[in-house]
Amino acid sequence: MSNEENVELTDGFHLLIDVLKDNGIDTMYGVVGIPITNLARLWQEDGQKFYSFRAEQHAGYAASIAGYIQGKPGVALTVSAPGFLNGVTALAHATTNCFPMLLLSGSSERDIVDLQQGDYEEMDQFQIAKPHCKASYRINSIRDIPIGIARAMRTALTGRPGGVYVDLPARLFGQTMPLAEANALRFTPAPIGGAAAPEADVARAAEVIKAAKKPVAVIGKGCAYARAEAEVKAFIEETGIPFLPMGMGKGTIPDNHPLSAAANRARALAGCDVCILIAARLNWLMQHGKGKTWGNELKKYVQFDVLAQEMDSNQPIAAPVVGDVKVTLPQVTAAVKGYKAPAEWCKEIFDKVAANKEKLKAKLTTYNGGEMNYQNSLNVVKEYIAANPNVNLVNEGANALDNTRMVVDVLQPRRRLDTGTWGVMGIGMGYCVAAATVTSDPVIAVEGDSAFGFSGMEIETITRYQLPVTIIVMNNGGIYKGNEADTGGQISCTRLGRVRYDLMMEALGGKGYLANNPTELKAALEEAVASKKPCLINAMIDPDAGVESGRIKSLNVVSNIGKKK
Ligand code: FYN
Ligand code: ADP
Ligand code: MG
Repeated sequence: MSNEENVELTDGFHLLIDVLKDNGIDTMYGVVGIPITNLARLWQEDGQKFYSFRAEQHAGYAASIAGYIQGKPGVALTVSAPGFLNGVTALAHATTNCFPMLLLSGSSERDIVDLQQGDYEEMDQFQIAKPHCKASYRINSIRDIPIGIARAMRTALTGRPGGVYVDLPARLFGQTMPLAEANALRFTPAPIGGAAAPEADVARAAEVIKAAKKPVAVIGKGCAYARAEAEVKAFIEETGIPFLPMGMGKGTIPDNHPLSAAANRARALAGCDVCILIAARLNWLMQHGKGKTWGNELKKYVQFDVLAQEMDSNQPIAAPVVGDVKVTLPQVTAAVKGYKAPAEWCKEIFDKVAANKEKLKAKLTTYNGGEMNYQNSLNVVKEYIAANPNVNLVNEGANALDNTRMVVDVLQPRRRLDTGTWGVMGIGMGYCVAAATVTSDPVIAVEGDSAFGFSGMEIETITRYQLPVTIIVMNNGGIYKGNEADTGGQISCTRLGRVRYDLMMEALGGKGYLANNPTELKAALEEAVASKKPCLINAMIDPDAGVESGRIKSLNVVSNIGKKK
């Protein structure tokens, strides 16, 4: 396009596309509509990738986990008001989990919105996004596109990573300016290296660790995000300290490593004298460092985190180490050189680890006919992943989540993608799309049947793009359980249909399998993953299998009023 003086022009659409590329973005996940349809179209015409979803929430979850896997913001694109709001759940999820993500949403005209004159999809999205993300920005002028996107990327990525909202008023896309002037404004933001910790803080952490008689290390998903697997392995192996991975921290060091204390978690936490939190938060998942889990002894904490504000959030932290764990952990490893975790403590922990593993193994390998339970079905997945460690394992549900975390060893970093800090249901199919597209390795999703329902329609997205995704629906026909008696003349609130999800997959263009026993499940899983095509295995589980609220039963609230004696 050019103006009367024959000066070549660009517009908001084209400049935004160029600037996203300048910032290293080549993929967007979204749902098109007014006013961003042409942005997505032009993005595709430019040879960039756009994954078109059925609902924005799932595009948002895809962007959030793409950010985690890649270590650079994943990008979701939505229409205004309702589409934006659907995206906000995922934006908040990204922020809560410290995943870098951008939510870009088209919005209505400022002057009409600000006077509340009833514009099409009128909403003050910029303000509404604020409490749910690290920052909310609006780009009003075409000239601000380069600096606006750079600012959003910087905010999402640096410090503690998180979600950033970028408001794109419809009018912006139509604004024009001379191409040469626009190009002069474009730049690629300079990368910033990870921060080291001050030497005095490193020395303090080393003192606390060297005095530990019963140390334990907790490996959080911040380590996996920071790509600190080699540094974590070196720290653990040089000190011999037993480690406990958090859900998504699994695989940072392979779960079958001899220093994993996961199979004796309760004892390791209750009995330790020094707990080293490596990019893991002392939040609800760690019972805030309080109560029965932590025993009676007074603990000393060493905490590695990029965010100073995380220190003393739940318990006093004796030795905060603030900086990029990929840089700070080797500092401390060097400072504790020669220290070894005391043999007596290690024996206490690992004797029980071995015994617990044997006990679990017996359960995993027992099948006496009839419907499967969580153990004998998940054993099939465990064995598959042991032989094929480069699989991305997506996992959600209550019992399906807890049992998979316990049973299925993860052997590579960033391979376990789960419900995260909020225990969110609905991440499943969005995560599958992102994992398949950013890693090009196969995806296996272990889904509770209830959890699957939150994003089930996105299997059409998976089949449309022919992604190598195998979904296993653990079908016990209910939330927690599928056999609760009906009550008050109604179907029990925890019961769901025992649906033929395999036929749903067939209807939407993929291959469906019905598995009634471990042998059928194994055959289906092997064939499905080998096909590199979208497949869904409907694994029929005993409706009585599972417990209410899974392993976080203690957080559930029940009424004792009017209870039958
Ligand atoms: C673990 N365990 C094992 C093994 N691995 N036994 C034998 N062999 C192996 N390989 C044991 C371990 O010692 C624990 O027993 C138990 O299995 C569970 O281990 P886990 O999963 O590590 O720990 P735990 O106590 O269940 O919980 C830790 C948690 C985790 C809170 C970090 O539960 C979590 O991430 N929960 C998320 C839940 C959630 O978000 N739900 C979604 C909402 S569902 P003990 O040592 O005896 O304790 C809504 O209802
Ligand atoms: P988990 O649930 O696995 O314990 P959390 O999400 O609660 O994990 O905690 C991860 C922590 O890692 C967050 O507090 C975050 O600030 C921190 N973090 C993220 N990236 C880095 C990094 N590069 N260096 C150090 N800490 C980091
Ligand atoms: Mg269920």
